[in-house]
Amino acid sequence: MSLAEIESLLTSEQHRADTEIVAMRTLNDLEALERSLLGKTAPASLVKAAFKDLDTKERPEAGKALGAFKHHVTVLLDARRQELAAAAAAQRIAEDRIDVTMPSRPRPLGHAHLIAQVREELEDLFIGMGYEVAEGPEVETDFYNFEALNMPASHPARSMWDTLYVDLGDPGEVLLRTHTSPVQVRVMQNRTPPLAVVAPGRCYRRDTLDARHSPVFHQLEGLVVGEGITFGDLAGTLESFTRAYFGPGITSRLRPSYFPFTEPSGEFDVTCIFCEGSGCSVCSQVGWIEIGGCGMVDPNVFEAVGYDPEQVTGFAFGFGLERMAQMRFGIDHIRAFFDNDVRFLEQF
Ligand code: FA5
Repeated sequence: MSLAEIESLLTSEQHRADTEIVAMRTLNDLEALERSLLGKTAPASLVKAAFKDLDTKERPEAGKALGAFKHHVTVLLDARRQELAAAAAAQRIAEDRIDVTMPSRPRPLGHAHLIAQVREELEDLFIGMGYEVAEGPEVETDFYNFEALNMPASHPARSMWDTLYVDLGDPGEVLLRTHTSPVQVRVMQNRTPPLAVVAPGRCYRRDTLDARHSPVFHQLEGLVVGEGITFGDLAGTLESFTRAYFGPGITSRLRPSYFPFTEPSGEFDVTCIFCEGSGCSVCSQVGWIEIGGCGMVDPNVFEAVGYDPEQVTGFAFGFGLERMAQMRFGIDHIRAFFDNDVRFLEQF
């Protein structure tokens, strides 16, 4: 084989490599093509055997041509091998992919409990009337729950509230508040008049469960103190509040009553919506449902918190939130608020 023949064979093999390598679709085919281009029996390898017949001056040139051919083909093979390997890997990943996007079971979103909704609505209503919102602890001392509210130890009016005591401090000193009225005392101790606050919160009593009573319930306390506040202001406030909260279908009335911390005191009733006033088991046949107590702050309470009863007067009220919700939404048993039956809760 002459040098010219060797060069022409290498050139035609290089053309073959240029067109066939890029056309290979699999690594196996590429390997077979590599063997046919560079393997022991490949034409380019066989030309090596012909080197010995060449002129000694021509041998280096033939060697260079063969080296250049091998380098060219190897570079092309490596590039194509990488492309095919990457494509094979991508295909494997695509095939191995697991679809985890299963349709999910929708979970119902919760919402505020009806009592929380009532509390927020009442807070908004009173904020609109110029009140601020105050808070106090549910575990109280005898001083705030009774004594500062004009009920010294052994005062008979203490029996109006069946109290749950906590085993802390001296016997009878710490208790679960029976009403939100202790917040009145805490607010007045920390503020100077004039003031207007509402204090919603949970209360506890050793009451037997019936349609309108539960041992745990919520109240909303109101307190307004300033110069020249009168019973007329209290009555006007209760009237506007009833209209705003219950709407025109419900009427209210004030009845004389007794609370040690207010003088005069009253009880505040609204029409029983279950019998519309004719009397039923929910309203104990009277046609009215008591919503809360109220009155003018007793001068002794002002003295207990360091206010001058000659200078300021004020009124206070305390409503049961469950009772208000029962009247507004026609819920005949207080138990519904605590049963946590979603069929009930979802209605509000
Ligand atoms: C009081 O608790 C007074 N602190 C209210 C008050 C405040 C009077 C400020 C004067 C000035 P009474 O015990 O009546 O009052 O309770 C008020 C309201 O709380 C009741 O009308 C009722 O709506 C609600 N309530 C009382 N006990 C329970 C109970 N066991 N379960 C559900 N609601 C109750």
